Amino acid sequence: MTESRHPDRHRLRDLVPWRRGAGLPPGQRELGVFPRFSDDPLKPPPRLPAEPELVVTGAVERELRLPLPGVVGPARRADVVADFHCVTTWTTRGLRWSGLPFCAFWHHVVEPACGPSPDTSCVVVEGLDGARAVLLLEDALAPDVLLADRLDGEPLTPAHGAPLRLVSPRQYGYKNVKHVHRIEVHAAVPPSTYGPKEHLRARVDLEERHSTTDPRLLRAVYRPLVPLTAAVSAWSLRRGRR
Ligand SMILES: Nc1nc2c(c(=O)[nH]1)N[C@H]1C(S)=C(S)[C@@H](COP(=O)(O)O)O[C@H]1N2
Ligand SMILES: [Mo]
Repeated sequence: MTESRHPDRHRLRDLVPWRRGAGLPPGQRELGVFPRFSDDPLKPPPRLPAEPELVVTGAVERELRLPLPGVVGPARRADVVADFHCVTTWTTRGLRWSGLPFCAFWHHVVEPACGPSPDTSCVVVEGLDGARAVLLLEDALAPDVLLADRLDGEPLTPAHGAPLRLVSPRQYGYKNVKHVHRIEVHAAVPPSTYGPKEHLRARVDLEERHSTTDPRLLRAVYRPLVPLTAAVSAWSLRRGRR
């Protein structure tokens, strides 16, 4: 299954989100594959530092630098099986992620080690490629949010966010930051990191695609862009390997 769902090359017709599956959230269409996707599909995945770290910083009494291999220990590892929803209307069903629940990370690591501000309202999660997303702490602490290092029984690949990614199934893909290396704690809500395209909550069930624009209009604008974006993103992944 891993092979067929995460192929190196896609047939273009597998990247067209046209299938209306039962129980999909509003405006979403099902894909049978899990493509690599991004705002900037020409960019290959970032190179990983020799000794990757996770930094927790911002409104904290003490900054924390954790060597990445130790972040997901065996004690609190959990699996989450969830559908993945990109704001551009494609959904891949039933992905099995494994990692550290963000709420365990927050309560057992960040709170004791960093002393976050009692007024914390948000975290900004940043990837090694510079992608950033603002999450309300309330959304990040949902029980199905993970700092994941495995997908469908295998270590995360560069395509899908190695070495560590945030998985927040109830929020659109742009909150599911890949290649996580930094988490900033904020008391006040910081400006969005993707500009007005980023909704503060981005809850899929409520179709919070965009901070201002009508989500129904956006469906029509985004959907035709999916096959091309996914194909280019796969091409830049292959090019990055050479
Ligand atoms: N670091 C990083 N994380 C990212 C992105 C990105 O470009 N860089 N793109 C986001 C978007 S828009 C989506 S839909 C998902 C896609 O995840 P996938 O490539 O594993 O399918 O990653 C999200 N997280
Ligand atoms: Mo996305």
